[in-house]
Amino acid sequence: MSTERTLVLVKPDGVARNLSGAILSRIEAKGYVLADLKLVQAGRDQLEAHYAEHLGKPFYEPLLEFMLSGPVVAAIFEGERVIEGFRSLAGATDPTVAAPGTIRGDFGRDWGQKVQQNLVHGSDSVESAEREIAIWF
Ligand code: DAT
Ligand code: MG
Repeated sequence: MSTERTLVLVKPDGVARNLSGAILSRIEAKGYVLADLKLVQAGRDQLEAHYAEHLGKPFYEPLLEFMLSGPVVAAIFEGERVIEGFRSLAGATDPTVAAPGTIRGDFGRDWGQKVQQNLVHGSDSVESAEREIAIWF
């Protein structure tokens, strides 16, 4: 058994499009347990910490601007292998090619900024999850 926690963010595009409930519902329907939840307008410092691994990449500044553009839903979900399981539910980073059946594949597409508006964030490792949860909760 490897019970884990992961940080899920419904990004500003998902909140603005009234998809927060549909997205959280899919995660719950898969059987993961909602452990904490809030709507938050992120601050720049918070986003710099969250996206530290991407500092210096060409998409870094546009990504921060996008994440500052409106509130996000932050959630902690728990369960066996939830980190891997949520990333599978979310689908590929680029929503245009994310598989149908995934959150990004079903709800997302390119709106002119390639892969930026892809609806959700999910932690990618146990270490990232614990680091990110401390940033948002
Ligand atoms: P993921 O969110 O699938 O873990 P990531 O950690 O590589 O992807 O990147 C974080 C976010 O940055 C991603 O959700 C969208 C944006 N991003 C990634 N690669 C990008 C690119 N090549 N162009 C524009 N935005 C990008
Ligand atoms: Mg990532």
